[in-house]
Formats: sequence, C-alpha cells, structure tokens
Amino acid sequence: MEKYWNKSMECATLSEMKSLQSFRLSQTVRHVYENVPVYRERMDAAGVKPEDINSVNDLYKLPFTCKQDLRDTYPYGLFAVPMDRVVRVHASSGTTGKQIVVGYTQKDLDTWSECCARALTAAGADKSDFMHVSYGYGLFTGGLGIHGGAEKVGMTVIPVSTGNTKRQINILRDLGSTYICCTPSYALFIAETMQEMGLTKDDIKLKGGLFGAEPWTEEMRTEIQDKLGCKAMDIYGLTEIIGPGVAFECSEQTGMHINEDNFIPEIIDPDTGEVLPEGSQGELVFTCITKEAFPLLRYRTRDIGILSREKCSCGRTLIKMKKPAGRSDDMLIIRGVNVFPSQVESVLLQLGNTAPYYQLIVDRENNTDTFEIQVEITPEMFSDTIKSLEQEEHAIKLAVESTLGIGAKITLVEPKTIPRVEGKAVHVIDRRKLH
Ligand code: DLL
Repeated sequence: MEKYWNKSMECATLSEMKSLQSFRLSQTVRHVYENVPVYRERMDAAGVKPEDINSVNDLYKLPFTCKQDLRDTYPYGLFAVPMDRVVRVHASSGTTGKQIVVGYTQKDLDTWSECCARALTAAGADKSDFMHVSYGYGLFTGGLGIHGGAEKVGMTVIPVSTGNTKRQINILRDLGSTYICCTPSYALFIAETMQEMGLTKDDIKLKGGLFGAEPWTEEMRTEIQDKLGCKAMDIYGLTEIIGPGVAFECSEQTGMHINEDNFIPEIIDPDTGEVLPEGSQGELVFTCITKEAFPLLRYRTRDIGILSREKCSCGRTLIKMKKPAGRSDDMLIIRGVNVFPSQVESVLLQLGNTAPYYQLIVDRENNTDTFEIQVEITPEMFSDTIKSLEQEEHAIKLAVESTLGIGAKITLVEPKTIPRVEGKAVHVIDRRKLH
C-alpha cells in the first residue's frame, strides 16, 4: 500500500491545486514586490503590478530570474525578509563562477523538511527506519536538507556526512541503517569499497536509498540496486529553490513528483523564453510560492526536463518531471553534435563489462574537436589478454558511435585511475575552454 506524508497535498485534484497555487503565487508576488528592490524594479520595467498576478495563468507576465541575478546581488540582495528572521543560510559555488547564498526562515526550514519527508515516505521509509546521511553537511544543502526531512518523519538519523568510506561502511553495518542518501556516484563507490572489504549487500540491512544531486541513468540505478541490495529512488532539487526535495520519486520509479504546492514548474524554450506545452522538452523553470526568506520568481534552472500530468499508479496527482538528462550547461557540443555524458553512461553500463567509471575528455586540435572517452577496466579484466581488451574497446567504440552519432577515441584505463568522489562526479574535462 502506497504511503503518503501529506495526502491532501500529494493527491489534490487539479482544480484544488491550481487555486492553491494561484492564491500563494499572488501572495508571494506581493511579498517580493514590497521587500526586494530588484524585483520591484524588474516588474515596474515590465509594466507588471502585483494586482496583475491573480492566478497561475498570469505567471507568464513575470520576468525570469537567473543565476547571474543571484551573483549580482551577492550575498543578501534577493532576501525578502530582514536578517533577524533568517535562521540559516546555505551556499553553492556550482561548477563555474561565484558563490551564491540563499536563506531560510524557520517556516522555510519547516517547508523544506516537509518536502523531504514526502520524498522519504514515498520511498517507503517511516519512523521505524534508520537513515544514514552521506550527503555533505555544511553549506551544501544535501546533508541538512534530508536530515530535516528524516527527523520530521521520526527516523533515527545517522548524520555521517561524507568522507572516510571504510568507516562509513562500518557504521552502516554496525548501526543497521535501512536507508541511505548520497550521490549515485558515491553509492557506487561505497559498493566498490564494500567489495574490497570482503562485504556484500547481505552484510548490511539497506532497504532503500535516495540518490540525487547529479544526473544518473536507469542503468546506474540497476547497478546500485544490485550492489547495495536496496531500492534506489531519485530525488531532485537545487540550492536556489530550497535544496533536495523539490521533486521526488514514488514507487512507480518513472519520474519525480514535483512538490508543486510549493514550487510551480514551467518548461520553456531556452533560446526564446517561450513557455512550452506539457510534454515538451525544454528548460525547467520554478517559482517558489511558499518561501519567506528567498522566494525566487520564474527561476531558470538550466536543467533540461519534461513535465507530465499523466495519471500515476501511486495515486499522487502532483505533476511529474522526467529524470533530467543534465543541465544545458553540461551538454557538450562536439563537432556540432550535442552530447550528454549520461548517454555515454548508458552505453557503458548496458555493455556492462567495464567498471562504471568514465570520463569524457574534449579538446581542440587544428580547429577540430577531439573526443576521448576514458573507461576504467575492472580488476578482473586486468589479467585479460591484449586481444580481448582491444575487442572490448572496439565494442564500446561501435556502441558509442551508434548512440551519439559521433566518433570517439576509447581508452581503457587501469582500475582506480578515474578519481572517486564523495559528492558530485566529474564526468567531463573540456580542455577547449582553456585555450
Ligand atoms: O544538488 C541539491 C540536492 C541535494 C538534490 C541532494 C538532491 C539531493 P545544487 O548543488 O544546487 O543542489 O545542484 C543543483 O544538481 O540544478 C541539477 O542540475 C542537479 N541535480 C540535482 N538533483 C538531480 C537529480 C543540489 N536527481 C543541480 N537528477 C540541479 C539530475 C540533479 N540532476
């Protein structure tokens, strides 16, 4: 039986949801117009007044916000409440550029915990469960975000944070954790380290895991489920909007329900800004409608997604988003062809012979892009003949070319060559940017 944390919100009718969103949106717009000079100036320039925003159908009238706006107003320029009401800040440096800072009132922290509590409940967790938190604690939102949700559910929280993987595994085993959360890359590293320690999934008691903070494929899900013996659920979020828990997976595992009573999603054409109809692929945009300290209007995430209101077997009516393939900033254009690292990941894991560690190295020589994929071999393959390794290389080359429509040099590298991470994996080294 499907369990819900907040059934009235998670299973509301469409008209109930729209009217709640409309009410909250108009309140939020008034709040930012009155308290954030940047928003007031932008709305004035666009000729929009708070009284023009009465329903979700008016959303398109509002100007977009983007990461650069957060950088330009660093650190507190977009905060909508006095600092004495802000009880926490988090920050993100992202892969490029200046740090951004976000803030929370006590009510915002409660909203955030509620979002994560819904995710945990959808993953089957309840107060009898133990949650091993391997996301980083600190300015990153992963650790404290899920921690708050797990406490709200009443789980026994084990706040391990990142690092010292062998010690993590001992804690996981000794304290009998039934749930874990970390990046999918780190989950694989934990599995690999367990193997080195002579342990298997039968030595631990995991039932489920919430993995997110980076794109990951269905093949990677299978790999994690097999190796850790737990159901691997996806969880999505970003610092600017609240952190983890913007969207979460249910038992159907076919995309993530967005907590749309708190964050209204839209899909836009990234080039023109035009709002696209449901089912179209485009850039995800979120508007926060319950936050007090840091409510962003129409924030452009750069994440590429698809929204769907198709009926879900779990009974939730919250709109769903497809697993994001990656950020538009992560998309590589190599010799004119669009390439997402996740496509390469799918190919490698489907072939299934090598280790699940890879890196795409892109460079430019004589005005032409070069494209190399380094793939790690498993310790078992290490003793294979040169001939069989060459055959493997060739098989990967063919499969990559037919999926991406572009040739790549495949280099098999020794076990443990590709750096392991505790947080988000680095799948791309684009040296073209250095020239
Ligand atoms: O990664 C928040 C988070 C923590 C989410 C723990 C889930 C679990 P940022 O560091 O600001 O926040 O990075 C946000 O990470 O815009 C996406 O590009 C990517 N991302 C997050 N979750 C997923 C996911 C956290 N499930 C950026 N699938 C986002 C794909 C994801 N990409």
